[in-house]
Amino acid sequence: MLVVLLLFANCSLLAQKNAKPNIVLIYTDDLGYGDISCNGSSAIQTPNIDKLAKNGVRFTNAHATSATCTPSRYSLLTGQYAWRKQGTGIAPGDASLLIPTTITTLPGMLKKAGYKNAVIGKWHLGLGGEGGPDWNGTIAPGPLEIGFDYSFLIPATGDRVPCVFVENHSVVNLDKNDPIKVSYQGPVDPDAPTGAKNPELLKMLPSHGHDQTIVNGVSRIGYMSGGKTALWHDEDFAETFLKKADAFITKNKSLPFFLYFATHDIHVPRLPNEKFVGKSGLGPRGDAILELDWTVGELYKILSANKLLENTLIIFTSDNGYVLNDGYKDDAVEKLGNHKAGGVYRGGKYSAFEAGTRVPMIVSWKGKVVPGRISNAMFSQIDFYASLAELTHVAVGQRMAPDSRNFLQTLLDTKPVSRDYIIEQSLNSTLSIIRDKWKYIEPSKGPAVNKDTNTELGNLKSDQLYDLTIDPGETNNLAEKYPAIVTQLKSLLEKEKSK
Ligand code: NG6
Ligand code: CA
Repeated sequence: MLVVLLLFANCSLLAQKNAKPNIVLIYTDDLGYGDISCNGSSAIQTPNIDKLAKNGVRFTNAHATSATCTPSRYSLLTGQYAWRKQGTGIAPGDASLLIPTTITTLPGMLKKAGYKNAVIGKWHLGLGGEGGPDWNGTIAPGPLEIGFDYSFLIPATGDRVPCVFVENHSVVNLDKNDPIKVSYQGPVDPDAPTGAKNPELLKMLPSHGHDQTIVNGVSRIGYMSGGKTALWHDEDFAETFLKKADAFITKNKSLPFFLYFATHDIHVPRLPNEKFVGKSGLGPRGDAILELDWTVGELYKILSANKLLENTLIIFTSDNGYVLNDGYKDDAVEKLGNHKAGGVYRGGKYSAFEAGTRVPMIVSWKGKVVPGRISNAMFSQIDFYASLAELTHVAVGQRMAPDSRNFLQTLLDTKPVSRDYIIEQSLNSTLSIIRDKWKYIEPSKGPAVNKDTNTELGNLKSDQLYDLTIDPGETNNLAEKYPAIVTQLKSLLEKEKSK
């Protein structure tokens, strides 16, 4: 009897040791390093995100691979730097699938370990074959052809047409008698109102771009007609995605699952639910942060209600840094007050300076990650792939995730070593490299400032070198003072580029 009991205890211990945790990756959009209260914001309070940090490890030196969405997501899901592949810049809303179906992606890799994978939220990696997506038919290839088992998507961004959800292979609630037409070249219905012609129909005015087809009282990038029954209501995004996440988690709770939960918040147009309107005092951008914080709290509750907290690794981070005015007159600048969305960092979304890619990151796993820790280790999102492969015991083969390295111990804070160096990409693909305290930005002919968004882009025709330990705000260019360091970092970057 005793032997049987001991054997049983042993087996269950072994099962626990080998058990594969669920992975929930909360990938926010355009959230700045300083936008959450645990990273120093006092103007806006994010108690649910802070709670995640209190229960886990908060990173001060974590980086997206790019200062814009599409390349960051491409790198995250493939483990290959997007700048190695043409055509991975900000994708139009009718782009075809950018990720080759022939490679083993992050979800494809997890599938080998028996995971069920879902993507819920913003996609922005293109859909469909060479001709682009067939909005009125079967939309493929897409997430299901690169390793996900379930998808519920904003196909591109909230500010791009078509303004409809795509679930697996089709548009949700589409009436076949009212087909969708989409064009990024010119109007598909010349008589339809647009933001440019009919500002009187808008509930939020564009500041630059975003003056084409009007949906839900907001004009967007691109033209669409039809699909009236399928059109989304931006104010319901957060709740809709949570419902889908709840269904997926509840259905798959006895399997290991990977949920890539890509919020629309806090991208433009910022139209949070009425529950949050006016609550931050910072206008729609601040209110969207409150909605994001609420979303994190609700997701946590779903995991807790399913008794999954001990068995779920939660990662919270952002695809790129902050931007205030990204194309709509939503008072983000006017109501900012003293809030420092980028923390002490210079630049912002689109920029080669730190605020473009240094992003919030929190990792929590009840009983596994020591709570309340702060990690200053340098971490790049390019390494999620190999680190999660290590966690789930999948061998990363020669042709998988060529740029990703295993930093699981850093991610879980068991042995927080920094990556040797990281590479960051700005909007115009200017590359920077950070090694130890030094950051080198390669010369670029791009503009110094994005006038529309009022962002310093970090472009200079000559080399830039900053000592991030004494000058995190990148104000003192030391390239002329330390030519040997410039030479070293330049050649390291060239070596990486030629791989
Ligand atoms: C820009 C849009 C901006 C945003 C961005 C993509 C204009 C003038 N600006 O081109 O509003 O949509 O693309 O953002 O159209 S991202 O976070 O998805 O990369
Ligand atoms: Ca983004």
